[in-house]
Amino acid sequence: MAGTHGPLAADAIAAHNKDHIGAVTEDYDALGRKLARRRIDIDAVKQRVKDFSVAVPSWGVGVGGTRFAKFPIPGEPTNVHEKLADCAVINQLCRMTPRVSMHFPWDRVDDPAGFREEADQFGLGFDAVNSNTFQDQAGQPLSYKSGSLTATEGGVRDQAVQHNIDCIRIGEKLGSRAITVWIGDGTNFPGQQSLRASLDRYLESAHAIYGALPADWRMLIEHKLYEPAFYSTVISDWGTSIMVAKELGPKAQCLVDLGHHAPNVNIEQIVARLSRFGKLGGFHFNDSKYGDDDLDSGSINPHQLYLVFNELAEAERASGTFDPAYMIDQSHNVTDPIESLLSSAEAIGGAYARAQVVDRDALAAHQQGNDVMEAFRTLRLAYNTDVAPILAMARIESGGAADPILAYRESGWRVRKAQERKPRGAGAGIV
Ligand code: RM4
Ligand code: MN
Ligand code: MN
Repeated sequence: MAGTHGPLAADAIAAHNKDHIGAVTEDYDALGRKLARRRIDIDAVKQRVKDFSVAVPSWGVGVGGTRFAKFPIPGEPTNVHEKLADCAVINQLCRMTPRVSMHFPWDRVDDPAGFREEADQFGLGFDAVNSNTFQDQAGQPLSYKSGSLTATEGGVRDQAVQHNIDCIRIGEKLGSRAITVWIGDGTNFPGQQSLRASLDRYLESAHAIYGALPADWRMLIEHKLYEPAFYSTVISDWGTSIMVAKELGPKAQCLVDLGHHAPNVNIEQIVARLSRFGKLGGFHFNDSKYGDDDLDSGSINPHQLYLVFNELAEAERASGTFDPAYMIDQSHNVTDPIESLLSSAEAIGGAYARAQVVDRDALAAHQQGNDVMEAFRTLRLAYNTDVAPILAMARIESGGAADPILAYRESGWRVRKAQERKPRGAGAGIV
């Protein structure tokens, strides 16, 4: 439903669209004719794009940094309320990001019911909550230096479990339906820890968190092969993740962060495997060149993003109901985060749309007949389809902007906020 929710003036967006609607309509009609020759109904694809959404991370609207430095920009958000407003701007312009994924305690919410109300005014809801036991917080009784959910000390494990349960309780008040658990636990030296016993400790802690899940919640297990631990991590790969999820039970599923794999790993195949066993719970979208770089989705390898969505479309076709939690997980170090998130939503939505124009019957027939080249060409034809007019039309009809980044710049939002919001310090790190 088109709505006017959001901090930007709706008539400014309408004025922007007035300038672009002619060109968008022309391109949409031309693409419609092209797709019709392939027996694809463009309006049906547009409807699917309108129904598609991806959550934005609360931490992603602040300027990130490397471990070396952070370079703040004037007008960036300084508290959760300002972060929420920036998330609302993003959704108002792109209409694809109606939920926010919160990270605690980075973005602590003191009055969850009030915050939910605040989000509701913007037409926003909440996606999975994320716990944080990978760093110590001021005043925290016990340190996570030697691990959290897998620490050798029972008291540390209890504290980490309790933090996750606290996150679930806040999430319930926000209307979230899942908790994503990523830990930094692992080792930097061979022999530092028992690789076997640390996983046992994880399972015990994870069972305690799982036991605190409300009936309609999911627990998403996020793996990562390295960093901050560089020799071994406890939840290192999708194999460990799926075994843990199976041990825990049906409410536990795996979360795939695109940056958390060894170089050149076939992530789309991991997607196919996890979904085959009903354990694909969610995604953290970002892009990378070398490791967990947290670069903007689709900025480095848009083809891989497409292949991932192709597997997601296959999974949906095979299982009927399929509802993974899609989230963006990026660190915006050199751009205005709002622009990066708008650009990422466009890349993700574009990969989704391309996966919708694959001729799946033809693909299946070529696969069955072992016609390698035609199978490849079928997949490639969809990838080469410029779906931008579908995305633009879907956005405009939903109340968003024809060109979200341009409209954002025209709105003067950041310039205005630079007058109103207090400057943030430099420092380092993601928040
Ligand atoms: C981790 C992981 C988590 C994210 C933190 C900030 O590498 O991707 O999902 O919450 O970074
Ligand atoms: Mn992640
Ligand atoms: Mn990461």
